[in-house]
Amino acid sequence: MKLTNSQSGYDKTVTSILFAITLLCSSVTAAPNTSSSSSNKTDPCAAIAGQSTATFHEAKACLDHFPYNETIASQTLDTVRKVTKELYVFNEIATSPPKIEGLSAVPVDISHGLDIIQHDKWHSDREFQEAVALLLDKVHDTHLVYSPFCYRQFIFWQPIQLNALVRDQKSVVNVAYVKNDIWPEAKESWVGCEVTEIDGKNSMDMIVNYAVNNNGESKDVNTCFNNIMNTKTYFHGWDDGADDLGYHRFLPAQEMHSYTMRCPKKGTKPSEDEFDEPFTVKVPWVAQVPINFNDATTYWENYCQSSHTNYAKRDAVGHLDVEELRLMHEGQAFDLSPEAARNAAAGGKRGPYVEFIALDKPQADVGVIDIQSFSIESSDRQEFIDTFYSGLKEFESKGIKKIVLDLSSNGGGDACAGEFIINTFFGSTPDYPSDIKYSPFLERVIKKATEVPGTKWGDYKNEKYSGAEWFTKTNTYTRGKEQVKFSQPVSLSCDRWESELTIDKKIKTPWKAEDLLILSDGRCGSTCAIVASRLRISHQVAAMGLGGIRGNRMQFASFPGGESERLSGFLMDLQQLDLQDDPDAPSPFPERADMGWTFREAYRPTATGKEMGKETELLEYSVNNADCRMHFDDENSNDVKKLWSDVAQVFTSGQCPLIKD
Ligand SMILES: *[C@@H]1O[C@H](CO)[C@@H](O)[C@H](O)[C@H]1NC(C)=O
Ligand SMILES: *[C@@H]1O[C@H](CO)[C@@H](O)[C@H](O)[C@H]1NC(C)=O
Ligand SMILES: CC(=O)N[C@H]1CO[C@H](CO)[C@@H](O)[C@@H]1O
Repeated sequence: MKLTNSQSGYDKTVTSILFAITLLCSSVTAAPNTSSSSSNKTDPCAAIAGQSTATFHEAKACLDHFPYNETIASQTLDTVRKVTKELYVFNEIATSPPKIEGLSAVPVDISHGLDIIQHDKWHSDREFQEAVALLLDKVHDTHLVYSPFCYRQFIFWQPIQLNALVRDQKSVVNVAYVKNDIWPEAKESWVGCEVTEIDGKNSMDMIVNYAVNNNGESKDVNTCFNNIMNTKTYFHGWDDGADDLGYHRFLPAQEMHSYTMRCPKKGTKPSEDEFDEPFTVKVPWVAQVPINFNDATTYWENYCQSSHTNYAKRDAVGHLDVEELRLMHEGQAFDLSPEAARNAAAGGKRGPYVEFIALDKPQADVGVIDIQSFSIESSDRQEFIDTFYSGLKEFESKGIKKIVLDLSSNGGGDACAGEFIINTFFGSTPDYPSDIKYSPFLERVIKKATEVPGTKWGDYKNEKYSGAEWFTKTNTYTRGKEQVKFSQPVSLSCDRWESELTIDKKIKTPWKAEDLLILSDGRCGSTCAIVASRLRISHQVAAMGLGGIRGNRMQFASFPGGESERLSGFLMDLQQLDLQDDPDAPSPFPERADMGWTFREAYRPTATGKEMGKETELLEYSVNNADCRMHFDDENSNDVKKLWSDVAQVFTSGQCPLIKD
């Protein structure tokens, strides 16, 4: 994640103004010196402990207080190196990705990047940790991530939140809402004003540039663009929330931004094109301070130190601390949890997995199935299935003719939930091939998993092979400039869903492919991406892209890598299989941190016969263009029902036909 650190865009006068404002802010916020330790003069964390907010510089001083430590760095890099080299399925292709029109896949040689980081001298532990995170971000595969939890505890806000609208035929950047709760100078009257410049540059250029260079969400720039913008009410479903334009979990690159705005004359609508004099405001980043620390020592103990910190030689410890791993795996390593932050932004409500909404007249024969997440807890599976059936029944009884499947901001989850939905509409669906990168270490894991139950490594199947042979009898394919060994094609079995749950396998619904429409802001990832691709490619359901940059063809799905794993979960599996001491096993990170990666690569459902194994057939490295497009406007950006009704109008009037590429 973003650590480019340049304020070079500012001229001298601006810099001195910034400096003055900063001084002002710090004297205001640092005033209550009643709190905590006697070392608050020299301890920048003590100086802000107990406050609800802090300035950019105060937060930076605390985060940069922890020195770079070569031992920690080399242990961290060793683990990242093992995971990427042995287990990350796109490691080789990332070095030399195929050139595909519509995708921006920049070559990233991860191993070389790690070497450079290892040999650099870093000013603080944070700078080092962020460099590792940024390197993996550059691959533009959301599944590949390094998260140093130590440096993700503050939440940084820009008190101005922006969205992009089409207004009067033009693309504009607009103030969606202000956060005057954290910065009282933010004015409600700015809402609805057009932002023409940010930091002295054309605002749209600045944002597109940021989306291209600073967002690892997707290989599609439209999706990155949507990811960094914030509409207030269309903030449903999943959001990693960590790297928006105005909302970060990492230290921003600069302490403030300047916005030049023009606001509609009083009593006029923005589209009437009558504006007051434009003006420029400087808006600081405001840090929300986590609550469980008093000073630098307790900050380190509570957020950074892991029980694996002294994990120098694994045989000295023998076993991993599963509690520590679970804490990270379940996302409990934050006091300002992503959930809490997201819910606050979404008005405090936590969405359900799926909702059925029948639209009002004149689109009363259109229904929306808003699928917000496939991450369904095992205890909720039957309820999810029953909700789906009863929703469809209700649609049928209301005479719903057309269905919009809204998959926007859906970060994926259980592949079998996706399978269930496809099967409900289409009876069955062609399987999609996938394979797993071979390494001698993973061979030991998979062989052991055929004997010891309790991990997913025993769940993969290829009907022609028995035991672990699907993995040990490898295929060699070209990836980038290298020859890489992969397992035989595998499918993940949904037997468990089918045996444990009540599923109506004979269900017949009245809707055909042409009665369905996928709606996606591109942020339909992982399982969601695979479901959407199969609906589009195997069943010819048309897809509508939402938002993004105008005039640029848009993907309806992103990071369809296949299947991902996280180190915390993988280490628990190794413990279960008693393989934690394998010489090739990655060690836990010395600081509290987790990483994720893709280990199974999925191919397009059409990749059969000779096409199987070709890198151009990989879903992750192919385009999934939407058939038509919709943009937010002044009426629908804050009103999701209006948006759906606009979508329905385009759909029912036949303006979103399937395009044969
Ligand atoms: C701390 O508090 C004392 C008295 O309560 C005050 O005189 C002093 O100026 C304060 N220091 C700062 C840095 O605000
Ligand atoms: C670096 O971290 C290791 C492991 O936590 C610790 O033992 C060592 O003392 C640290 N080195 C320095 C110079 O602080
Ligand atoms: C510089 C500063 O703020 N010093 C304060 C540190 O905290 C003690 C109380 O814990 C105060 O007495 C100091 O004034």
